[in-house]
Amino acid sequence: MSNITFTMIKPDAVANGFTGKIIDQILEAGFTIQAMKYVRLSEETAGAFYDIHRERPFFKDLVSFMTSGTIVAAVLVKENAVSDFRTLIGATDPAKAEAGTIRNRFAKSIEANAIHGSDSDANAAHEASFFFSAFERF
Ligand code: FUP
Repeated sequence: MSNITFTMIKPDAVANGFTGKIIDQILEAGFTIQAMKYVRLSEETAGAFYDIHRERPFFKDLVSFMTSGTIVAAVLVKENAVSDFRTLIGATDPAKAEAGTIRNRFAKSIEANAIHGSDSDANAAHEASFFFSAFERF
């Protein structure tokens, strides 16, 4: 089991001024930050990141949303990071996310759902190196 996960605070949450509160909740839950930066995704980069969803009906809207504003990308460290972080952020659809989870507190819709969390150790490693070079990880 790897101990890292990758996250993005999405354009809705950054634009609504929730970045600080979300980072605070992540740290309170026992994660440490190995890398973090502001990023503005291009259509190409967002499309590559969500390549697995390319054939889904929501793909075009998802790319357009993810390129609509600044995001905060980060690599987080904790034992059992992937699974604990998925619990912390809650269900993809904020209407179904448990009370107190990040999506329950800060997300408005299934698309503008405030935050991303890797869904497996393999994807966490892949997504972390998609965004960060070894020189940016501490
Ligand atoms: P998650 O792992 O919780 O981020 O969810 P998915 O990988 O299934 O989906 C990735 C992103 O696609 C979601 F964060 C939001 C978007 N999405 C939609 O816009 N509509 C859907 O029906 C499902 C996902």
